Amino acid sequence: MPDDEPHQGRLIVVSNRIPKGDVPAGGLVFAIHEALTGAGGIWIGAADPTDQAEDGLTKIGSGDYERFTFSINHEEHRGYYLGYANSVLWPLFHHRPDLLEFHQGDFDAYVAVNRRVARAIAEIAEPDDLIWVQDYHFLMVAHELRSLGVTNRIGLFLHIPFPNPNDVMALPQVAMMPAWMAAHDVVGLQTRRDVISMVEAMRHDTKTQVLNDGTWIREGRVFSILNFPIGIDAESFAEAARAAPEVELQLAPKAPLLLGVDRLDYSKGLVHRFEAFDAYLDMREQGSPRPTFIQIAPGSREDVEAYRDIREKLERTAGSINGAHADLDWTPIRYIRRHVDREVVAGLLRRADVALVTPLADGMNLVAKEFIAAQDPEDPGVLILSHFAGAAEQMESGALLVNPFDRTSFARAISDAIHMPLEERKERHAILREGVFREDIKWWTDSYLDRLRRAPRSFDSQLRA
Ligand code: ADQ
Repeated sequence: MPDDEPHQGRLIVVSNRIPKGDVPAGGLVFAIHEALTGAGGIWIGAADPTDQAEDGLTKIGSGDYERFTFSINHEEHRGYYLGYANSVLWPLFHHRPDLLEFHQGDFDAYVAVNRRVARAIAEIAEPDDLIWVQDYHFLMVAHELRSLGVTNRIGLFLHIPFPNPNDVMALPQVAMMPAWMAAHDVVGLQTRRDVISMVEAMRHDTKTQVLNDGTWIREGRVFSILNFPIGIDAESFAEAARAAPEVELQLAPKAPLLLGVDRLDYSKGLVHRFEAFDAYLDMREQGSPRPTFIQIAPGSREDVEAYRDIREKLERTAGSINGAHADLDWTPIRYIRRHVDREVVAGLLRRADVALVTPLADGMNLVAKEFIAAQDPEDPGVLILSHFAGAAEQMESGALLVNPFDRTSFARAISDAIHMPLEERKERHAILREGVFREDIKWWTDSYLDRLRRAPRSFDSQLRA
């Protein structure tokens, strides 16, 4: 097949998380499952950590496509996953260089795991297979594949934001980043803002030159940096929300229901959100219906110190706000840390009058889109969305955009949302709904893979030799 013909081979996807059994509905893993179900292919993800890691892959399932795991030992899990990925890359890419905890041993583990994954892919990949790498856990895999002589089309999709140039400079491996990125054919980012940040970072690299809009060349390799905002399976989420089990919330009549649904993470802006709600309670007219704010935020990555800190801070903040405002028959904030089933979450997203999606940094934020899909178009609620969520680029015309650092105007937005007339709510919701259903998860996978399939094949002349 000529080098510039659209690709026909299998799809090989690598992501850190891989379902060991049934694929849970929603989120990234569901998107990958959908893409592979249509196209067939191979999904590779991390096995549970063991005492001894071994090279190669273990088959864990087959059907429309095959699932394999690569092995990882306990020390690598600490270094690669909890360490370099989640204590260096995650804080840095979410504009929190102050939380960066760099240890050389963690980076060594990251390199070891990326190399093992690359060797495993190189063993199974046939020349026309398309390789799609997911997220910040595997920034070096493509580069390793190229040094193993693999010339397949390789794409990366980064689900988290790309940092601004100053923050990138805090990365001890900043000098390696351009080579890692240029090893792909397509680098996919969530937003235009992320593309601008990555382009800015690449400009500092003297070996990288711009070819044309979105296309770059580095040491003979041509690659693209483009944005592909991820979507949701809007149809099935709307259906799940309609069919959700009824939950008894014991709200006062006419009490507005505000809702937040997040993983407990410092990037999600939960403390700022609680404080803005507190400011709203202070400015609320006496006698107006008393709102209830339900925040669902189960813990994640609790082996990392910054995550334990945010949990304590949030609990203190919720306690002190409730202490100041609660009454015998009213608890303003209900902070739920235990896991809530997805169907129940879908039902709550349908019932909520206001959704608070106010991260300090977020690649996209799927909850913003799920809320819109879940709501009743005849009597919809209002989305309060942070400027810093990637979703703001697509949803700014229908949502109430806020700066989560500006407590007073955030509190005013809560008031505006609670009091918004039906006509305006319907208008805003209709705009958002159209976008969420049009640019859904299928649109995202198709547009990314279509671009990757058509990427011109170019390899470093040294690698060809
Ligand atoms: P996450 O940081 O996990 O994902 P997000 O996009 O908000 O963030 O959520 C992923 C999914 O998990 C959603 O389907 C949501 O409903 C579900 N979820 C979140 N909290 C939940 C809870 N408490 N209970 C039940 N379900 C919950 C990363 C990036 C995001 C990016 C996604 C996809 O950080 O910016 O949008 O990948 O690219």
